[in-house]
Amino acid sequence: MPRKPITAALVVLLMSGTVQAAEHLTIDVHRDANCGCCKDWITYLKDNGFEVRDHVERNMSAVKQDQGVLPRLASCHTGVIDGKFVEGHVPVAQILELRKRPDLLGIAVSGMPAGSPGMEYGNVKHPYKVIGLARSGQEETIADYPLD
Ligand SMILES: [Cu+2]
Repeated sequence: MPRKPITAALVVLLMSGTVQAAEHLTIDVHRDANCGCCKDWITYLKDNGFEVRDHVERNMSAVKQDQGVLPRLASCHTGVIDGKFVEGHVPVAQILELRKRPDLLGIAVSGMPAGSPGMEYGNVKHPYKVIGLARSGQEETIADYPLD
């Protein structure tokens, strides 16, 4: 029966595909009750397959301090994944990169640049950087938008 090995290989292929699709990344997002762009960033994460645990906070500065977000890196919402902060309107690509960087405490897009995920205003695209904060206290540019 020459077809059997092919069938088995197909099943394995299909199964591995299923496992990958089912790997949900969960992120906690802390935000202010009235923050619209925070909700838009949450929608963006969900659209990209993240499971989002939404936390409405009264005191965001306390949350940022707890998570080690330096004031100069601060934005509106503060995400937490694998114990690391994701501050502000960070694109998914860098969140995935953060998961491979045990040397980092977190990453941030400071302020609220127009054109970042959740901050879309038509075609307006302001330049912004995703900054990584290392455990050593050093900062590094993880990505520089717009990418060329
Ligand atoms: Cu915002």
